[in-house]
Amino acid sequence: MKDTILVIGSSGQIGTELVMKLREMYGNNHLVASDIRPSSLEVMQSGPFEELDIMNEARLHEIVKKHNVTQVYLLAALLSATAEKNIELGWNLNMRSLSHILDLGREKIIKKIYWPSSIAVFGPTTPQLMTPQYTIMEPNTVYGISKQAGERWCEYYFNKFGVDVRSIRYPGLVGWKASPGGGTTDYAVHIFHEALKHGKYESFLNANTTLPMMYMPDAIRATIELMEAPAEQVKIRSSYNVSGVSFKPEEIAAEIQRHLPAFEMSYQEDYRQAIANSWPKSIDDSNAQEHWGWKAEYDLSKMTDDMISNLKEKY
Ligand code: NAD
Ligand code: AKB
Repeated sequence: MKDTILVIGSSGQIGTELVMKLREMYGNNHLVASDIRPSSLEVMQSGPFEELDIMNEARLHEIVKKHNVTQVYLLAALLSATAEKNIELGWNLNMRSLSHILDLGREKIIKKIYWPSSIAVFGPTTPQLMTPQYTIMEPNTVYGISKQAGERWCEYYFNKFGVDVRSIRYPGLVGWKASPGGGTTDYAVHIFHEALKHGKYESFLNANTTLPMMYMPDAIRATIELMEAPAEQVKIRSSYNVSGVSFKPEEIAAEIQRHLPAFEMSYQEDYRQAIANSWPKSIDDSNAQEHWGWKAEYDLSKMTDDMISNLKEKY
């Protein structure tokens, strides 16, 4: 029998794109989208959607039963910047949502789980260049602490209860289809919209802040490649480092100026600068390469070309 997938957090930056890709692969009726708020028109109209607050475990069980769900992609979370503003909700949502889903795996109600981690698991004492898979991890944000704890729980449930849970430490994601949801890397999406609409952008990170990033088509492909890999190839059950492209605000501004020569960039650091300063600048993803064949396709200039041509059409 074909699997039925539940995506929780289908209205967000990743969910908006991942749902459509999974519907293409599994068939529209085998992908149930869900979120606390409505998703994009495309998502709402192409297959089933259920309103779900993931804190409500009874409602989660009802949806899983109703649709005979066998796989869950858990995307609902508070991201780094938003979680710093509401630490209680950040911790409760990020941890309780994961424990509700891991328990479905432990009870053998579902057979496969995807849960994303983040480069936010690293902290100021982590080596920042080509950050290894295994290294010092002392995150100093509530978001990073919740992702690190989540990784430990995933590995624990795999080792103790045989739960097939898989995870990627995404870098900052850049895409044109949906707005980002309150992260420190959001500037790298906003900059394109502001460049096309107003010809200028004020960055909340300083010009020199290098961060690991990834273009959304690469991120969606990494997610699906990991989830489709034979179980024995998935040797890391905490979360995999993956690398896309690293750049700083002044470099992305220069790329945009190739397309829009009059574009002006200015800088005004805010509280997100300290978060960015604690994160790696580049990531060593050799385990993901060796175990399940990961390789990113987009560099900064290919990503910028694609973002600008799609957004020009959108506006
Ligand atoms: P997002 O903020 O864009 O989307 C999250 C979605 O979760 C939103 O649509 C929101 O409505 C929904 N949600 C919030 N509370 C909920 C609740 N109680 N019940 C159900 N739904 C709820 O986030 P995203 O960028 O799509 O990220 C998805 C996952 O990937 C998160 O775990 C995030 O930490 C991780 N991640 C994202 C990035 C990135 O750059 N986007 C990088 C690293 C990791
Ligand atoms: C954020 O900035 O919070 C996210 C992430 C890297 O986890 N984009």
